[in-house]
Amino acid sequence: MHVNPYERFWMWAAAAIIVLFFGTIGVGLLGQGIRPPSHVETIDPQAVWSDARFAERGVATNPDGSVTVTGITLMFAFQPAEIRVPAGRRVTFRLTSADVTHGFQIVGTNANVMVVPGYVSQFTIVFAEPGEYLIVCNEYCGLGHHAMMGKLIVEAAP
Ligand SMILES: [Cu+2]
Repeated sequence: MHVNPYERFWMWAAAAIIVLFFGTIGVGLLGQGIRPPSHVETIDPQAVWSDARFAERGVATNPDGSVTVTGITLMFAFQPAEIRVPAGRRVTFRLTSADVTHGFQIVGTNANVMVVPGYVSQFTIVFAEPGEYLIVCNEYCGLGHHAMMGKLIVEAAP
């Protein structure tokens, strides 16, 4: 079958672009560990404060040395407002919202999730160096949105 050279060229070019697009997804997923935050765990948004999973908010150290941070976002604050975690350990954040959709971004890192009422947003990150980070809400949540911020302190591991 005769195929015009230009047509042949553009068929291969289109195929190469498709391979490139899937390749960038593969690089992000396998090479850089970028994953969408899971939204499979649900919670009754009316009963966040009395839910056993969020009864104790703050930082808990697990038997393997990793750390779990449990927090609630609300208009217009993060609970807890100040978080202290060790450097060089796996830190898993578990967040939910008591009212509307909020954001949870640790400025200067790639930690940045939406916190949607009715769901638990979870992600894991390792902070290599001690330091102090600002936490901001980047989903507009109301009149006090601009004042909604928290602090994350990464301490040298003991
Ligand atoms: Cu906000």
